[in-house]
Amino acid sequence: MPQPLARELGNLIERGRDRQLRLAVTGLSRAGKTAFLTSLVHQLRHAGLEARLDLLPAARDGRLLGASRVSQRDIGVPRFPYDQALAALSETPPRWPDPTRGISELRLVIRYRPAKRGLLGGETRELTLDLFDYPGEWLLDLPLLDHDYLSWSETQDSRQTKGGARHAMFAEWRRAVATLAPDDDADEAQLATIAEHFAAGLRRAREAGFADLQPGRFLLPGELDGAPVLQFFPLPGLASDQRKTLEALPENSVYRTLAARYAHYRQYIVKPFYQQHFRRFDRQIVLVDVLGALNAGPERFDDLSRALGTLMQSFAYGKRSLLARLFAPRIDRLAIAATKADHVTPEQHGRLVSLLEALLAEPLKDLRFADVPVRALSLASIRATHSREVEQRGKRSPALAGTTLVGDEVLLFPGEVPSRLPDAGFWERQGFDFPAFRPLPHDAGALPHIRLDAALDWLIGDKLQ
Ligand SMILES: Nc1nc2c(ncn2[C@@H]2O[C@H](COP(=O)(O)OP(=O)(O)OP(=O)(O)O)[C@@H](O)[C@H]2O)c(=O)[nH]1
Ligand SMILES: [Mg+2]
Repeated sequence: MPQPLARELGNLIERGRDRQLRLAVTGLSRAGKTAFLTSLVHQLRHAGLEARLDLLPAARDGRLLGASRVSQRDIGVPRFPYDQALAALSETPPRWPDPTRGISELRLVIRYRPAKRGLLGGETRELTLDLFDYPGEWLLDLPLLDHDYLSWSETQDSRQTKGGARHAMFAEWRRAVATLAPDDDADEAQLATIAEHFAAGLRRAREAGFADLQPGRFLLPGELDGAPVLQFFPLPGLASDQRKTLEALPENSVYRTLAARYAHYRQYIVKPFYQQHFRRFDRQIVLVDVLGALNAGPERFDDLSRALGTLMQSFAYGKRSLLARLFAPRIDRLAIAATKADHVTPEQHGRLVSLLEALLAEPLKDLRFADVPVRALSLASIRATHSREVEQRGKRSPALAGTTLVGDEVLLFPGEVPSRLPDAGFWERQGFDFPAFRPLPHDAGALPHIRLDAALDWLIGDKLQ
């Protein structure tokens, strides 16, 4: 039997025996995916030793024997740079792992003793966990699979509300694109220039904290930098009732040229990425930097909510029958997590979770309908602060102590988190302010975290029984 086929068959058998899980770690750019994966591997490797995993029963009961990285499923994909990430976190002073520039995979074999001993006792079992990491920017392309060029152009129009900050960032592109008509002859150089204006607008919007930015490869082209497939952009003002007329235009017209490039991008870049990496998930954790969005203001907050809502439609959810589990796996359990919870004082964590649920209200309705169990939580994959109490005029109040990225030690109360979607007044009444912190040093033991063990319990705990 050819090697890849044998491997696939082996995987299939392991899935059938429930000894293998593929976990989707989903999150937009800077949401905390790499930090989560690094900490997950680290905690499982240190289970039973220094790692504090009290909320994961298998670890608490001393049944979790550790984890080891083994050869991954697809040997053509780079390995998740765990060692580099850990090296950065172990430097003096500690440093966050670098932003992700490409795809990487990771296969982890977790060894444990089952809760109920067999007749012979003492036997150990293994669970294989497949994970992969990617730049958050690329994730935003998944919804493109639901659109052709015309309908995508329409969605882009609706992103640009007049008077908003985002609108202003694309002013140059709008001026340039206004000189084009769909039936003009396409001029290569002109299209390249306008595409560059569009990419510049996307980059500015990302800098300013916007999340809903397509196409993702414009922000992080990888090996496609400068290729004509990245030289397209939406045409403003198109409407679906013009489809027939537009499609009848000559092949070298502006419309047909842009539509062809869009179709190529979708077919040869987005689709393979999706097919190779985004299918066959059994479990999912959606990581959201709620605090970051709260800090960035109302327009960015709405933008994040919309981006996540559309994104989650790209995944298959639902209960699995045995056959479906083998051939068409669906996500049958999911966690949504507000990351970087160590940016707020502990008594705010409950509100953070409520806010996360409000932000994801739409996708949560669909999940409820599909009868998929969801757990919402707040976590910090890698803690950067200690929680403290300060006394002011005889009153004790909570505070955080941490070291900023430039090395200042600070003690502060970052603010109250609203427990519902904030109204416009929120941003006027009270700012929400915190600096970025350095990760805490961890020389003595495992990486300090908040509730990473609770997330692990929800995602894989039932398989470690
Ligand atoms: N305080 C704190 N900051 C965190 C935590 N996790 C991530 N961060 C911060 O968020 C930044 C982004 O985290 P990453 O894990 O690199 O995010 P990502 O989702 O992998 O981002 P891309 O690779 O760009 O898609 C880090 O550099 C940290 O500054 C956490 O648990 N606590
Ligand atoms: Mg990353």
